[in-house]
Amino acid sequence: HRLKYSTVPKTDSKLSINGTEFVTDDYTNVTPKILSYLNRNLHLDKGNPLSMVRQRIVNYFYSSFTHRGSPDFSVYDNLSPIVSTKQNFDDLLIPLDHPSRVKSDCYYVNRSTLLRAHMTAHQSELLRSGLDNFLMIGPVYRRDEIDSTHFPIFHQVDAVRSQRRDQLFPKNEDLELFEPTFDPTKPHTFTNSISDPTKQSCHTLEATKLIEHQLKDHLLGLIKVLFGDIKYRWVDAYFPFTHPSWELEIYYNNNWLEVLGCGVVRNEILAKAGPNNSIAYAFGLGLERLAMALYKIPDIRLMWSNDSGFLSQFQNKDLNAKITYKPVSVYPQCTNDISFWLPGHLSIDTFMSNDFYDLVRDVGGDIVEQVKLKDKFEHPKSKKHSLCYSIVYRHLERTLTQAEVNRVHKEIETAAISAFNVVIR
Ligand code: FA5
Ligand code: MG
Repeated sequence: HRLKYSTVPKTDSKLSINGTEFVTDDYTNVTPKILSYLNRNLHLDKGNPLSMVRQRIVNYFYSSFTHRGSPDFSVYDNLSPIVSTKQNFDDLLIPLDHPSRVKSDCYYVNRSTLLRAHMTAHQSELLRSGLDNFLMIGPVYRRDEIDSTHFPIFHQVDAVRSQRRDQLFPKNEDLELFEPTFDPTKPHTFTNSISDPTKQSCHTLEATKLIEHQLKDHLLGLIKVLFGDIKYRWVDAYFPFTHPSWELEIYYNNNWLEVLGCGVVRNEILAKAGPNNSIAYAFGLGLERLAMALYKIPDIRLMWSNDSGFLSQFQNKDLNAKITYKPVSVYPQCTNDISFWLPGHLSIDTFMSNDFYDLVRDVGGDIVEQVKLKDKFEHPKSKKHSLCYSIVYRHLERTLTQAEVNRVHKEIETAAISAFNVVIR
């Protein structure tokens, strides 16, 4: 059961996005606020820190991998973010019951269409078009918590690099990509492809180990170009579309920060969409995480700032210059609590926090810095459930007055009452 908050009408009505009409249904949960960001493309804004990191990553891949003087990788940084569930999930072997598909985590246009939740959504179509080495760069959309490192839109750089036997083992004629028992022209006859933790059952250990070595080497090379010497560690990971898989964490601000996920592309995907005689690695990294660490930017919302005090620190700077963000000034926070009784049929477990976060973001706009669940409570007699959230307000460019905050807070209360049928305590 999902709560009905949205200002977009839900069923049998039409929603126009970038000139295309979509029929809405019970899955529709994109909000006008989210749609208003759709053509912003911060990663292409010259002088935006995200764009600078994007350019440095592209330069690294262009210059490190060339064939007869021209770059091996092609770059796609303007692909439409409106994708099908087939692109975002099915093509990538993500099972129907996988948690990443749930409505409370994605922005759905309707049951079969969503705003991509990762750039990997474009992997199969680009493989199908015949490409073997490519970067996919752009914004991705996820419904998430609200704090200084989370914003519903962030940017990813995804990549695929595939190689045939003669490219991976140019000097060694007797090394193979595939096990002798595997017939690459009949990939579907090979089951249980990921039961062995070290490799896919179709691949040889030699090919897997060499591609793992290249993958890690290429990504560490990038991290080194960006950060110089920095502490890092590889963590074993799981993705439905790669095996084996890893995440890279860097040590930043006394914490381990995950910056990317990667692995060896599942052969089922390659065989279906692309060359059936290749092995490939893939990775996806977050531009915000890298830019925040690289330039010491304390709050993810600053990426969206139009304030000249922020932008001037990056504009017209040499790409490789060492820039450390200096806060223009720090304005005070203002925290107001909101407590409400849930309607009788809802419990603490069935109330969707992400619906509430979206409502707060929609009504409060960018002055909402954080929303945290402060307290929950079940009345012993009435069995009704009550929740209390703290909403932290802060303007990035000036001091908010208490009266101003109270006015916005009141609007959030009113919207919550009508959206969720709650009773303010
Ligand atoms: C993915 O999105 C995979 N598609 C990555 C991948 C691609 C794996 C190809 C294997 C092969 P994940 O959800 O972990 O994985 O996100 C990848 C990166 O995006 C993270 O490491 C992080 O740098 C960034 N990221 C993820 N969630 C957020 C967020 N809420 N805010 C900012 N950055 C994020
Ligand atoms: Mg991850």
